[in-house]
Amino acid sequence: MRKVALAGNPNVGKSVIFNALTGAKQKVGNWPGVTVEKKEGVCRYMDVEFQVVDLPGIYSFTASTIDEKIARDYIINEKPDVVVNVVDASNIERNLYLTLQLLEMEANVVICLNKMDLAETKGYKINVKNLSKELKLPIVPTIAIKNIGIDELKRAVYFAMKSKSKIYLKYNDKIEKIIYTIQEKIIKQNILPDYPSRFVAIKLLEGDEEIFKLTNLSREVIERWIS
Ligand SMILES: Nc1nc2c(ncn2[C@@H]2O[C@H](COP(=O)(O)OP(=O)(O)OP(=O)(O)O)[C@@H](O)[C@H]2O)c(=O)[nH]1
Ligand SMILES: [Mg+2]
Repeated sequence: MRKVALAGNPNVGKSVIFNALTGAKQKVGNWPGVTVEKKEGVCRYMDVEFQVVDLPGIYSFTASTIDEKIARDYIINEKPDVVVNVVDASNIERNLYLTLQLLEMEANVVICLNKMDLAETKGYKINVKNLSKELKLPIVPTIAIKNIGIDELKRAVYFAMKSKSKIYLKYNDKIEKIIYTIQEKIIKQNILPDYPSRFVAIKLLEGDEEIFKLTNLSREVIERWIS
């Protein structure tokens, strides 16, 4: 069965959306080896059924917490067909950091812009069309607690499954050159072959301790590579 993961910051409405998508067809357990709750369900749209997983709420994929590690491992290892990135419309800027990382992990992202009612209360006027054009991603505005936008979200997931585009967000030329240099080394030395090499390169450049551990590399080595 096709897989869809719900990812986003804590408290953005993932579980409400998960319930709206899966209804009564749910299975609750634990992630392997830890006591963090894992919720799985089945969602149906047109002729397809897909398995939906509610990932723990996180701010980053650094894997410095158990929740971040669970979410990251799931996306890297299970490679869901679509990742629905639930974004809090009343707090867009902070939320989009996770979106950027999802794209770097080469996830097939659909943005669910939830809590549109709160955004409106705050006086935000979000131009969804333009945002979607800028990010090159499908965006579905929702008010999950009122079940508004859920059918549209299912539809967007359905179409994303069929198209599966890969989008790269480009940094400036200088940084792109450095990313490329690190990427070349990673590929040549067959480092973390299961991970997208661009994602690993960017995390190494960021100085991500968890990636240093996983790759047996260090800040010094990276500095040598790029100097
Ligand atoms: N106003 C408003 N509140 C919402 C909406 N969607 C969800 N909420 C509320 O937001 C809170 C968090 O919702 P959850 O679904 O638990 O959020 P979550 O992303 O699963 O949170 P974690 O599992 O902790 O990461 C709850 O109090 C919901 O009732 C919405 O569209 N509008
Ligand atoms: Mg939740």
